[in-house]
Amino acid sequence: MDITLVKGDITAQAVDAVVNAANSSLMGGGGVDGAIHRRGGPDILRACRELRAGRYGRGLPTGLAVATTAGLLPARWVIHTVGPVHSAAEDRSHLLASCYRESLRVADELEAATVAFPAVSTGIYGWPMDDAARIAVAAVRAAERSVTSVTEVRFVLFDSAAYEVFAARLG
Ligand code: AR6
Repeated sequence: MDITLVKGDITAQAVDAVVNAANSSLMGGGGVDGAIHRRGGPDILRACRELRAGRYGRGLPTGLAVATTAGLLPARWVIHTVGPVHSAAEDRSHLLASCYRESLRVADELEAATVAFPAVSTGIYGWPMDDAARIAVAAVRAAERSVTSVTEVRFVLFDSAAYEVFAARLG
C-alpha cells in the first residue's frame, strides 16, 4: 500500500473513495463536509437521510465510518467518518485513530483501491495538526496489514503548512 500526499481540495480527487470529516448527524456542515455536499450534489444527502432513517437512527458514533454514493464527485463513494472534538482534558486519540481504521475497513469491504483522507478533526474540531498527523500516519500504517484491496491512501491537505506537517511525519 502506498501512502501519498497531495496539497489541494479533497472534492477534486479522482479516487475510488473520498473520506468526509462529518459529524454524527450526517446532515452536512462546514469545512470538508460542506465542500463534499456542495460539489457532490443532493444524492449524498439523500443517502445520508436513508442511513438516519435506518441503521443510524441515533447518528453515526464518533470513530465509526459509513459509505454512501459520491454523487457528482469524481469518486465512487464517500466514506463518512466522525472525528472527535479535540479535548485538552481527555485523551481522545484512540477515537481519531479509529476514524482512519474504520474508514479503511469500509473501503476494503467496497473493494476500493484508492482512498483520499482529509486531516480529520483538524478544522472545526480543533485538533493540533502535528498530533493529528502523527495519529493518522500511525493508524494507516497499522491498518496496512489488514487491508487487501486498498493500494493507495492519499492524504489531501488543504494548505502548505498542513502538507509540510504530514510530509515530516511520513519521513
Ligand atoms: N479539501 C481538503 N481539506 C479541507 C477542505 C477541502 N475542501 N476544506 C477544509 N479542509 P473540517 P473537522 C481541511 O473542519 O475538524 C463540519 O462542520 C481543514 O483545513 O472540515 O473534522 C462537520 O460537519 C482542516 O485541516 O473537519 C463537523 O461538524 C481539515 O480539512 C465538523 O466540521 C478538517 O477540517 C468536523 O470538523
